Amino acid sequence: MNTATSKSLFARAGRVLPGGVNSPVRAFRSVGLDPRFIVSGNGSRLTDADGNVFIDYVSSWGPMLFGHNHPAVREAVERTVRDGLGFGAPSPLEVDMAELATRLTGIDVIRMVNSGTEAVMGAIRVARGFTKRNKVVKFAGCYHGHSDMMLVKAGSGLLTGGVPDSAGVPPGVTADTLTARYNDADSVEALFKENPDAIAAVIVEPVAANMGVVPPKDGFLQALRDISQRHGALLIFDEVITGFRLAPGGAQEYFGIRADLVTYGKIIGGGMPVGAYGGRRDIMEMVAPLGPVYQAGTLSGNPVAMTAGLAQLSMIDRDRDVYARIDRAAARLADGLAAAARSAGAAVTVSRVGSLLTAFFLPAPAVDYESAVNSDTTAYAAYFAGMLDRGIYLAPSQFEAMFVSAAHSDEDIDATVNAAKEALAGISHA
Ligand code: KE4
Repeated sequence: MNTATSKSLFARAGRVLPGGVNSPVRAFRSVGLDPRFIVSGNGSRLTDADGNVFIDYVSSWGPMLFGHNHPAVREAVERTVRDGLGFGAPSPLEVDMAELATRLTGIDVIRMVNSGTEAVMGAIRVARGFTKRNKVVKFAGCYHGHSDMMLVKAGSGLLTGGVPDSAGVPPGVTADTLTARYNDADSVEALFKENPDAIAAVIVEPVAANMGVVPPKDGFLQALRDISQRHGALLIFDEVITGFRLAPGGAQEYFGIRADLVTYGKIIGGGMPVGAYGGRRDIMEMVAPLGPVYQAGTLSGNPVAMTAGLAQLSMIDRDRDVYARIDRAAARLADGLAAAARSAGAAVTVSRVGSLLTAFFLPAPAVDYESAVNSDTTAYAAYFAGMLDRGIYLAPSQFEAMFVSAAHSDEDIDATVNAAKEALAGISHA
């Protein structure tokens, strides 16, 4: 496969961008390869700068529920940009977006921001303002963006790099960040006992997807709901990945549990930079200019970004059956990958919730950070390379998700499973 153009682009990038990228996981460092520079996407396909075409399961890290470059999204954006790119003033599109997003999710009030990180920052600040408490509980292996206070035992790129905390974060900032064990409600109860009347919120990925896809055990989320309630703390669902992915109402609908605050990203932006946080009206009335919790953003609610997000959420609203279709495709993929691993004698466990899945190089399912980090990342790197050579574009990290979209056809799934059979057969499974 010719990669000359990507290689020369990477050499140039390395001189002017840290690691040659604008987000660490894209650098392919944990899989020991140079990244491919992508020039276009269409449906389930990506094309790189050398003209190589891939079946894509990164999906821009989740936003492309209906596939890349969907005409309904592209044409809506093309129409909006004719009227200008942004005004720093309220626009009708923000009202349309807020009305649709609250209707689909069932939350009362929502605030648009520009990334999932910002959404989490806003939600935690509101929770602290509302409860007048400072401490926050997160879970080892969960990732909630790169704000200082959340870079504690975090997943995604930090886990990929093997360093779950970050330099440059003052101890004082993370002193109020408490870490519990995912799927272990007792570890949360213990923190509340050790910190009475001091915890503002528990923030959780309802389906952990930043240590690979780790489903919540039965009763785990309900236990968090009950424990938070009992101790006067707020429950925050970080739905940057699960929002609009598991159901129109995200994990709240999928699991039938209502959080007090919810964060969104990815799908809500249709591929453009959009994040959002929202929830109960009495809590969100704390947000400036209505209340004393300040949060702002020059580009928040940007008309072009709203247009892309609105186009995608409108497709969800009109085509609720999309979830059954992508879940069926993801189930076929998961079954095929598991069968490929068995026939290759590979110690691989496939974990799936809806259209989110991870092939863990583990003999048994990952249930938390401690078990996920035992994955054979060397074997994953070899598998990744074998799949890339066969035209399948996976997350360049064991600790991420595969995203199946409405654009992935049965032929795509079959081609992916066949590639996995060959890639896995080529790896020695000691
Ligand atoms: P952003 O600031 O990257 O838009 O969102 C942060 C975030 C918050 N919460 C959850 C549950 C998330 O998964 C994320 C971001 N996800 C990663 C992929 N696992 C983004 C990819 C990247 O960092 O390049």
